[in-house]
Amino acid sequence: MVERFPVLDLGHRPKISPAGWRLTLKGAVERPQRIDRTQLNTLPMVDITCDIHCVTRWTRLDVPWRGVRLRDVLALAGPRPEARHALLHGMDGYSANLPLELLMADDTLLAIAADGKPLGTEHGGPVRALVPSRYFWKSSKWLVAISLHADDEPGFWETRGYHNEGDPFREQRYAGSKT
Ligand SMILES: Nc1nc2c(c(=O)[nH]1)N[C@H]1C(S)=C(S)[C@@H](COP(=O)(O)O)O[C@H]1N2
Ligand SMILES: [Mo]
Repeated sequence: MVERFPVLDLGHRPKISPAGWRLTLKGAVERPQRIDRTQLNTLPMVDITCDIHCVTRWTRLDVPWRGVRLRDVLALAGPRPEARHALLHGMDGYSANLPLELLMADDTLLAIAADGKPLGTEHGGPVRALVPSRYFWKSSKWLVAISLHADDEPGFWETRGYHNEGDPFREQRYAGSKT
């Protein structure tokens, strides 16, 4: 268990100002979009508290987050019927894949704040993904694009030996895990 908030990434931390941030919604969507912060702010803000689990075995309990539900953002683009999978792209060249179903979950957010403060660059600010039901590697920092796909495509860690699904309660850390 950790008290402070560890920082973990590939080491290149892109500086993005809130005003300069854009999110591209592309792939299997009816209406491709480029969303800015003003549009994001028109969507309902929600507060959730959740635990985060890094695959390298640290866990931080009861982190308060604020953000917009990813499904509300996706509704602006309208997933096409064949869309089943998604990639969440970070500005550092990172990506993580998830089933579209999980992007629709109540607690899957585009987070803009944690611990009562706007997200700092080190934690993926101004906007990161937050997917509480998966290991934290699925929560892309510096989120700048979401692409929807008919077929599953592995992301950065999923092509480097991490489990495709990454459910912490099933301990799905690495590819080859039995669950
Ligand atoms: N864009 C991007 N997102 C990322 C990463 C990264 O390297 N780049 N690392 C992932 C991993 S492995 C973890 S554990 C968490 C760490 O988030 P934190 O630095 O805010 O603790 O971010 C995830 N999201
Ligand atoms: Mo991680």
